[in-house]
Amino acid sequence: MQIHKHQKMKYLNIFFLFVIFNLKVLAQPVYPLIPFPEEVTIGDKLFRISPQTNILAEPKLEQELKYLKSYILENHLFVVNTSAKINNRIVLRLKTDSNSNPEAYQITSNPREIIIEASHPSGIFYGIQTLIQLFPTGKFGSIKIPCVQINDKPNYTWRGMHLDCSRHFFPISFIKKYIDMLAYYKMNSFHWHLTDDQGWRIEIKKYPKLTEIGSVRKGTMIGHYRDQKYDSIAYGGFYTQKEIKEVIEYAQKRHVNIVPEIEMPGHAVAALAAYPEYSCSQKPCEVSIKWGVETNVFCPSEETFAFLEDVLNEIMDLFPGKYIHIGGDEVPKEEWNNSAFCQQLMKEQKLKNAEELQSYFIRRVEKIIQKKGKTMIGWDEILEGGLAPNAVVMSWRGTEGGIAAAKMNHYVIMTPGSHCYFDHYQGKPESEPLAIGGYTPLEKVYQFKVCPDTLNETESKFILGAQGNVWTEYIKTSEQVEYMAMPRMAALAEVLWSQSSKRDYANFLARLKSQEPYLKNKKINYSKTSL
Ligand code: TNX
Repeated sequence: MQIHKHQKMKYLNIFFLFVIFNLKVLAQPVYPLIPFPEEVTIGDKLFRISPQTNILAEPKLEQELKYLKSYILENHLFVVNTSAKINNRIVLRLKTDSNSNPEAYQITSNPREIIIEASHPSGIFYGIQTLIQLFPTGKFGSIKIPCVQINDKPNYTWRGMHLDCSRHFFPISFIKKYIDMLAYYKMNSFHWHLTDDQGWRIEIKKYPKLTEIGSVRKGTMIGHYRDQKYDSIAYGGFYTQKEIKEVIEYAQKRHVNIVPEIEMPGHAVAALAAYPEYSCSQKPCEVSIKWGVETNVFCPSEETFAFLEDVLNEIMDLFPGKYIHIGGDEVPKEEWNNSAFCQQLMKEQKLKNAEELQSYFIRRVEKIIQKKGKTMIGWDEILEGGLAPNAVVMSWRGTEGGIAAAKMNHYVIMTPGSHCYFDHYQGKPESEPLAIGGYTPLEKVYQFKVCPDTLNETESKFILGAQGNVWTEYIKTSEQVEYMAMPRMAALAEVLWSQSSKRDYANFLARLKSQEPYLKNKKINYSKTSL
């Protein structure tokens, strides 16, 4: 059959159209948006941000306005709002929609105007974070970003990261950098692990020995625990209350709430080295130099509760947030079982065993916290022997503790070792720096199911969200914290923010790769193991 000439042309045209269409699809840049917004349209047109751009906001959004202006100045080296032109502006606007999620936001834009709207300053802040993720890295003088239409909101309200500053101590400058990393990924909770057997890291005015004695250990384990080797170099450090206030203010500006953790009744050897009178044996002891679980714990005496009340009151006066973490994990019962005082107390209080004594301890502490109108959080061991009436449970030994607590109508934060322990290996141990053990690669974190299927709809409402934990026995430097936390925290951030139906690992990886220039520019020592 012979094809007519004009028919041939037609086929050719269709072929070219097909090629052009595909080239366009292929050429579409991957935007480094993590967590990925719920609804997003990226247009062809561009908006140029330059010194002449006006950024406008009502007085209630003064802090967010300042944040955006100084972000542009610090990262792109120019000052905005230098002219009164009205055809190039960014508007931050609060809507009066009291029903909407306070962290939700919308962005609408065209080449003349970008509008970020939300019902609450935190939503505006997240809109700004999305905008910032669209900024090109390392461009100065003026920048161009695509005109986007975005409608976005988080899936979970608790999106957290933890950092252990007891096993190793990290300077305030790094804590701020860590908070910046959280904010960039729209995480809103920083769990600051401030005390443990190996060091007490926060100034308490009424008990100066906590830091004078409790913040310094005589040595540290070398290599892995199984090697049982130590150095004898004094190791210490603590945060003054003045420094803590500075960090709190810094975090508030980034809509990050800080949850301080003061460990009790176990993981308290540093405190007991300073004040041995609060242990059952009352024998002098030293700040631990080895990792693991110690048998020396707080004694449930009235003197101990008076001491803990004083300490917690200083903590609660300092930290404005609603939640106080009291630890509660890994409490060996030997000391209590061998103590005549504890046996007598158990009789008086009609406590059947040491687990119930632990529960008695935690309930007493919860009363101290409730007096100040705050809410107590504890690791899942606080379920043993009966849960304190209003306690929030952090489920770390799997999700079972969280499931049990949710079924009892208690709020839960999921942090199972299987998916949320960023001190575990993220690649083959042979090619990774020494870590505690475990294997939690990036993809596994990305596949984390925050809310277990076994919970029904009502019970599921008690799952507030999840948190990544960075325990630092094997993490000596800030760079190493970054390596272990990133990019796993980016994966967890997306798990917590984006709808599960929209998640796609390959797509996440592509967006993560397009974020590398930003991470390098910010000198974040992220791991490339999974990239
Ligand atoms: C268990 S998680 C602990 C920590 C350790 C961690 C190491 C938890 C509540 N307790 O004291 O640092 O394992 O992965």
